[in-house]
Amino acid sequence: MLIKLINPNTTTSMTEAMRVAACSVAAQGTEIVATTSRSGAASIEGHYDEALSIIGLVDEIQDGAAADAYIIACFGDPGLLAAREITAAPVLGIAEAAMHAASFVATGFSVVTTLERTRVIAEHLVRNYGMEHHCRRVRATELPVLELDRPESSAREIILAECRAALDEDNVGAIVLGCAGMTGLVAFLEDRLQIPIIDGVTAAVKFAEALVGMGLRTSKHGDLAYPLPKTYAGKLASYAPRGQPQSAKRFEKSLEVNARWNV
Ligand code: 2AL
Repeated sequence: MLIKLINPNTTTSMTEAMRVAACSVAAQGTEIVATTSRSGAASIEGHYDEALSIIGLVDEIQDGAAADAYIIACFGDPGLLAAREITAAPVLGIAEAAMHAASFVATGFSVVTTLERTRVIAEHLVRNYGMEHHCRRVRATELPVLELDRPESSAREIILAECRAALDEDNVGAIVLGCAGMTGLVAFLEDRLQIPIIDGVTAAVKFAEALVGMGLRTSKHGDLAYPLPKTYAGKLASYAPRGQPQSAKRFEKSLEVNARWNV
């Protein structure tokens, strides 16, 4: 199976770190293609960065070979539902995947994230994903995203200290890492804290494999149906939806034929 991991920020070194983490957990027979958005911000640290990252994300889903599943590798899960509208393949956000994984291994978790201004984004996701009963607190470290990518930075010590504070103060059994740039820190933190540390990149790979393995695809009934064909104006004219793609029509036709012949 082919899983396309999309880094919606434009920093290729971060994509490479995520590719390594994703490949370290991928099953035999899973191919990971990691891509970096060709337009948008070098790091996604606010609502504006997120909103403008969605065009690059759409390009990565619509261009190139179709994948069996897609992963949006930014902790704000920007454009998650829009991405689910334009493909029938499963699309996973790393925040969503990490929070669900954490809820399977602990009754409570805290999220340790980057800048204070991104904390509210994670808090909105906690509510959107129905995780209020599991997520005790979202903790910001005031680390800029690109600081995580600087080899000589003290980011991992700062994150370790914040995780320790979460353990002491939040009554949690697990920590969710609140940035894709933290993907390489799992072993370092688990060694020192002896609790589950959940990175959304690896969690999303394993959930994507599970969904594809179960033959589950994104529902095209209701709000996640392909976007309605219509005119888009100005700079976005070329993004105007054209209706259900031919490939999807072929897929449905084959289901119909299968149902008719009971196969
Ligand atoms: C992120 C992330 O995961 N990648 C990025 O550019 N910004 N989110 C975050 N909260 O730091």
